[in-house]
Amino acid sequence: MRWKNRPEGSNWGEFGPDDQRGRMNYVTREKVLQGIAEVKEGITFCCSLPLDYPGGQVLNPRRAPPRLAATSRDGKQFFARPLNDFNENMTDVICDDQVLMALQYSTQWDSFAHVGGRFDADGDGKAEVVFYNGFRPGEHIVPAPENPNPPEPWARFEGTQAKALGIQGLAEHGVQGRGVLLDFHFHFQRQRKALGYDDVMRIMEKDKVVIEKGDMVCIYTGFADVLMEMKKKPDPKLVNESCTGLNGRDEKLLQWITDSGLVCLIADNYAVELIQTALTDPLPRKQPWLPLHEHCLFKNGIHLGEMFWLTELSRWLREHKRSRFLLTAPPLRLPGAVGSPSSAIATV
Ligand code: UVW
Repeated sequence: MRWKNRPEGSNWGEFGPDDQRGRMNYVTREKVLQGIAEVKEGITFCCSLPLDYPGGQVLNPRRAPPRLAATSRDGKQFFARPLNDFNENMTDVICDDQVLMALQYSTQWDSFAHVGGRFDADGDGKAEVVFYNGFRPGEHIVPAPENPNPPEPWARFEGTQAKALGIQGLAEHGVQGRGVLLDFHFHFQRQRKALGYDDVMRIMEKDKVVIEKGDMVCIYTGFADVLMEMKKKPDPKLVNESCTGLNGRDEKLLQWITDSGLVCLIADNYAVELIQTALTDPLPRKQPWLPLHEHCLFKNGIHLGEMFWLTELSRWLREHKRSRFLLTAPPLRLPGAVGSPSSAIATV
């Protein structure tokens, strides 16, 4: 066992001492079939933003937009490169490319390696850094050795490895099952508001939405529409003043997330929860900056999906008085990565 004590309100150990899949364990064959049973029209919706959105670094100064470049050989780019360069009898012309991107820049999944906590898991009376199910930094989630003379600034910390809890686990499980949409935007439009348990219950009741164990819950807030309208030049004021998110400080909401059996929370907003505290704001007591992230990623093995594109899907579902669909949302199977883009698809 990697831990003696588990955090209050956590499910560590529920799926076994070495579990790295968390609530995705509830996505069984039956749940996949339930998702497939929601396909009645054969209409698909792309649930990803263009991955060069939101644009700039206003949303998160750590995360730079993707940079595309050609691969090269013999000092020449392999982009529209005729192979008669190599062999006069070859008629092919080849393009191939590479990308430098922050894996959580745009539409993305958070793995459980994204947020850990300081907690006395080994019972020695001192808090140490741990992640979901007691996995540790250094041994399982390995920071990069610093290169003081990197060939390029981004490479200063090249070589990180989430050996455990990385996004590869979600990819290997496969993200396909029944999606259920909560349409916050219909009820609150672009009001900036952190929604708690009572709000969510009211919306579910009004819209007749039922969430069952093993469902993947998607939340449409309208935030991604705001991003798209700004055409890759996000206005910091609008970004900070638009749309709803979950209130991670509402204990009743967190308890409902636990009790509902939902397997993941996906939103079209920046962080699923509304970030209510700036990183440098003084806090009255020790507490997480991102309480919903703590509850989901650290304590209960619930993946978060952020900045998904749910606009057309939610419009269609409302028009057709439906809230359920088949969701297929694989992350990249990139070993050791913490987050990943997803070109997710919803099928109705
Ligand atoms: C942050 O660091 C704010 O994380 P996320 O992108 O998961 O919201």
